[in-house]
Amino acid sequence: MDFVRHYREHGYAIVRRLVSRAELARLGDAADAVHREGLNHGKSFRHGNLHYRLEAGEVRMVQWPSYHNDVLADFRIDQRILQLLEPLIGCDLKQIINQVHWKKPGGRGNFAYHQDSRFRKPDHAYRNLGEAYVQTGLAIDPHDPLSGGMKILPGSHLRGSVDIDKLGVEMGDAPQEALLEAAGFDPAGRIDVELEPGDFALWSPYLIHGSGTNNADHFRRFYINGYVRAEDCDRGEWAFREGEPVPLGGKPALVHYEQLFERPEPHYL
Ligand SMILES: O=C(O)CCC(=O)C(=O)O
Repeated sequence: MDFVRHYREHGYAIVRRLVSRAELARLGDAADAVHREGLNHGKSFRHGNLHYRLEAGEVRMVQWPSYHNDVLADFRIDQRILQLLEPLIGCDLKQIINQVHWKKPGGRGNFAYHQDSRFRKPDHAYRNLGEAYVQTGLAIDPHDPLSGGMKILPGSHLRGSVDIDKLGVEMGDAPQEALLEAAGFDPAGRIDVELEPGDFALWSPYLIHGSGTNNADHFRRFYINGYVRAEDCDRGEWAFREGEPVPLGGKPALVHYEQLFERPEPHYL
């Protein structure tokens, strides 16, 4: 399969038009509903793993909206996603990321260059990052340099963990080419990810990427789901077991919110 070879060689792959226009409209409406909830909260809010993150009155991201939005929940266990993941990481899969990112036109939106591996803590709970984890993103809106789309450094995943994360960058900093150079990469190799609404990207936890502000005249919504071969992760919600989708339900699983069991109740931050 071409996309598998491409993913392994370059650290990312793009699948065009994974979802139809009608499905995308439903997903867009679902994302908008979650966005309105975030705005109504007015500040960052958490209920278990569900987390609305606001900055200066803007909803920047919502983590685990699928606990409470059925359309987003159905998509996280869509068979089309499994078909793409299976040749890469198999069909017993947990999920460690479920989030929607919004970039408002002219608003905040920077993600400094980073590797997602940086956030897979504690180390002992997240094993074999390079082979066992895949991050995915569905473009709900045009995703390109103008709208603050992802900038990636193809092939950077081959170096494994890179010290770029120790160069003093904050995640909210603009992506700076100088940092790529400082980490020993040629910044000329950096490319812009260009996605039409409905296109789907997959990338490695070691792929260096970032994104800047949205200068387009529309919101940039991006629905991100991250999966892992179950045996290589002690955390996360099941997504597919022997290829069968596993809906959310019952007791939430520990993912990144360390106080999940001590402070599961709704609260503002
Ligand atoms: O939403 C974006 O532009 C950046 C996403 C990203 O860097 C990430 O999820 O690691």
